[in-house]
Amino acid sequence: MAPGQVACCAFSPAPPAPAAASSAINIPGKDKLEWPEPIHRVQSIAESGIKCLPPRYVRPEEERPTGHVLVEERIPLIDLSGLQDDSRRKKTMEEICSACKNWGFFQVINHGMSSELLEAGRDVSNRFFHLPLEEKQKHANDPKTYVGYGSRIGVQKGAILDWGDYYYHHFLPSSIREEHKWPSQPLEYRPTMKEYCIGALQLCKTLLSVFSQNLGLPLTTLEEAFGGKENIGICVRLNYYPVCPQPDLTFGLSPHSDPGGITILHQNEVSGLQVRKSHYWVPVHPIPNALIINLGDQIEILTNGIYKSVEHRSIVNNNKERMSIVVFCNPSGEQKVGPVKDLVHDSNPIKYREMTFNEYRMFIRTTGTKGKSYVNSINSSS
Ligand SMILES: O=C(O)CCC(=O)C(=O)O
Ligand SMILES: [Fe+2]
Repeated sequence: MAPGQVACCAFSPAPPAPAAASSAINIPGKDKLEWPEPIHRVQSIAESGIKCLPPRYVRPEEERPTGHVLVEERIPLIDLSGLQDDSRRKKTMEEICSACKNWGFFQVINHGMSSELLEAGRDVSNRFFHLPLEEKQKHANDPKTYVGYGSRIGVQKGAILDWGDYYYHHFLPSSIREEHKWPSQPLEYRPTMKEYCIGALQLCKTLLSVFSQNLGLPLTTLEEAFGGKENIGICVRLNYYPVCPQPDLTFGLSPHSDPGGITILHQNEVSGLQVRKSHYWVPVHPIPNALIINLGDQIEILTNGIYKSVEHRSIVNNNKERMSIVVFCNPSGEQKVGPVKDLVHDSNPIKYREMTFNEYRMFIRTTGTKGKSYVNSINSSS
């Protein structure tokens, strides 16, 4: 067991998520966003051979990743082939229902994306991050869109930064795909990622219909609430977490819930993802060719809190780089998202105020990762 980790609950709980942010911060228009300081690539800092973490990455003692980790606990693992088999479908639906209600996070196998496709995704992502810095810099992103090669989320001057670089781009709707803004190298990147996104979209649609059915709604309800076939959003973030000289002082990605709808995450063979369960953190160890599904804030809002988005974080280590490929399935940017009417009734009165996903995502784009503070700030019952 790693230092600072424990197998039981005989210790003080993890600190609560930061308080609601929306009333305290000024969210400017997207066109006003600028990086407040020069961007440094974490990969370059790591490769310079430093022995101490630069102060910009050091978290205050009470926020550090050590402790509060339930090393024996696991998120549910669900075999999705059961959805295609009449004799197992009901049980599989129930497993998904229970995972959504109790965890908001689960791993799936037999999900329809082949092991070759997942490996090809890992391969192009790995090759992109190992290109020379000048090549990656050609795609440097800015906070107006976040599309491209990035090294921070949020534009607050003096913020403590995370120990990771990323690449972010859209796939759907095709009107904002801008394939010329995807990595141009390796050459296989674009065709591979297109195929990867098509597979992830299919899985998202299946999950949206399973969730609708489990909630007692017509099968297409959630897909339509996302804007329907033509407008559903799919975007990709490749995360790269270099080896870190002092991993106990920082995060690869600090605690947050995903602002969008459903997230499909695939990680390389290095552990690091942790999921908040009540006051503790549960590690999600890699299972070859499995995908990790998690519910984002838009699902919490649409279901009027019946399903909850879940805080998660990634930790780093001092001997192995870590990567993840994350596909976000989101409502259309322009469509207003609020609780589905059939889920609002006397015993579950309306909790969340409506806004478009484009408005909603400005919170994280401005202030960075802040636990579940955004969704809590628009929840009238919290
Ligand atoms: O890399 C990971 O394990 C977490 C990534 C993540 O949470 C994200 O990209 O939103
Ligand atoms: Fe996330």
